[in-house]
Amino acid sequence: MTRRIERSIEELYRDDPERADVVAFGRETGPNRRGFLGGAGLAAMGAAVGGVIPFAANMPGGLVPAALAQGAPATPPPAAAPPAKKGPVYLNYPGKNDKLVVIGERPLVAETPEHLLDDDTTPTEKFFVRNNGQIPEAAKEPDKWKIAIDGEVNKKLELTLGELKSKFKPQTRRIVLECGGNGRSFFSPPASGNQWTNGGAGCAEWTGVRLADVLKMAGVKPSGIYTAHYAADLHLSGDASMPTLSRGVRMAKAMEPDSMIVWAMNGQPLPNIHGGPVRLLVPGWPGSASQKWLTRITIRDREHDGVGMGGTSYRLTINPMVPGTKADPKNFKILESMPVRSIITSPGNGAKLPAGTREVKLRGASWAGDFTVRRVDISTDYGVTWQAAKLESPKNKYDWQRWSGSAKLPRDGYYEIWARAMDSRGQMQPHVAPNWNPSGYGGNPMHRVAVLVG
Ligand SMILES: Nc1nc2c(c(=O)[nH]1)N[C@H]1C(S)=C(S)[C@@H](COP(=O)(O)O)O[C@H]1N2
Ligand SMILES: [Mo]
Repeated sequence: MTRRIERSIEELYRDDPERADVVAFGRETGPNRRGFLGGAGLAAMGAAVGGVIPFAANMPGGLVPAALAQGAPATPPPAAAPPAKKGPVYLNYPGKNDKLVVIGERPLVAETPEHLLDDDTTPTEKFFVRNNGQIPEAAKEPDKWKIAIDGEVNKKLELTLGELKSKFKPQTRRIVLECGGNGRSFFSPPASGNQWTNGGAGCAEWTGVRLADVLKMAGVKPSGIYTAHYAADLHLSGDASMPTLSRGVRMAKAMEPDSMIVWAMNGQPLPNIHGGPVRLLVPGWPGSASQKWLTRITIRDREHDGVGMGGTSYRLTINPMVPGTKADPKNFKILESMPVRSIITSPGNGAKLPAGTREVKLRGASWAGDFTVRRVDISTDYGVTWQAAKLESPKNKYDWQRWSGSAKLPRDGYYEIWARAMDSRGQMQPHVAPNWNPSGYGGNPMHRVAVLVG
């Protein structure tokens, strides 16, 4: 638990702190720049975060304290502090937890604050919601819902949900579903789209059949290389002639044993808001591939070109681009595996601990798209020292990995707990959202929470 791994921020700041500010925190130097904290700056910062800062000497200049950057400030900020952001709008929807945060009303999009992802399996009421169009009415007779399989197949199929349940072998897996834009709010300059923090993700138990088994029954022709997914939800305008979200995946991904057509979530019939009665679940890849209210899968002889497949949607840059500049459409490739991410699920950001508390237990979750998580590290001193957290194994492929640890708090004051994960390939979460792109994919900076002791 006390293995020292590296001195990252310190190294970064040693040579050229001005430049490091921009590189590490994406903020230009200017009149508001703090530089290293001392004297009046330190007092003002302490007032803003509500306590003395025991590791202030390590606090990087330009760092927006976690207490102010995301979620509720530890204390009401004094007049001198940055203006308080508008408070979050909470979700009010049948069957959903009233602490989910609405990040879009039309279409309805809501995320799960990190501290609500503290369960090993995310309860359905806490699971994030992402819609692109209108939410259809709940099916009256779920087992009569029809799914067609057509295109480059030997035998077109039309299956009811009832047949799907009886003709194929069901399986249950605990799998992370994560929106492709998760972490988008961390980009600077801001990227366009829903401003997710880390809460566009959850990990539920899904029951369904292998997509591969269904495709094998239809018999995919050698020419069939890509899927195209279609659904029953209408465009936001309500105009039935307007195309709606329709993404697809390479055949190899569709044929993986964990790519499923699912009808149950956490042991209950799939709720309408999550695509019930039946949806796709394509693990590890952007959530948009997991079509809700699934009605048809067309097998294509080329890459799919439905809504969400073109432009800069669900795409990353091939060569880095200058943040904020115009995108060259040729410089983009489809986002497949989601990047490595860890979140601290306890304590919550802004937690207040009684004076004299000298240790805090930490819990979290981590996942890495198609990969596993090799290691999670935590720091309480702005990244000068790191210690390895205790990391659980996944229950099955594509499950998240829970982690735990504890942090020593040498005296009362303001702390930040930082967590970073490394995937099985050796890729680690960066300090800031990397590889800026106009639609903001791949934003996976380390998670930070503020803790105030006393
Ligand atoms: N038919 C349909 N399927 C859809 C969407 C949609 O708008 N319509 N949104 C997609 C996106 S972008 C995500 S992230 C997931 C979200 O699933 P959830 O709402 O169950 O969390 O559903 C995907 N499937
Ligand atoms: Mo998404």
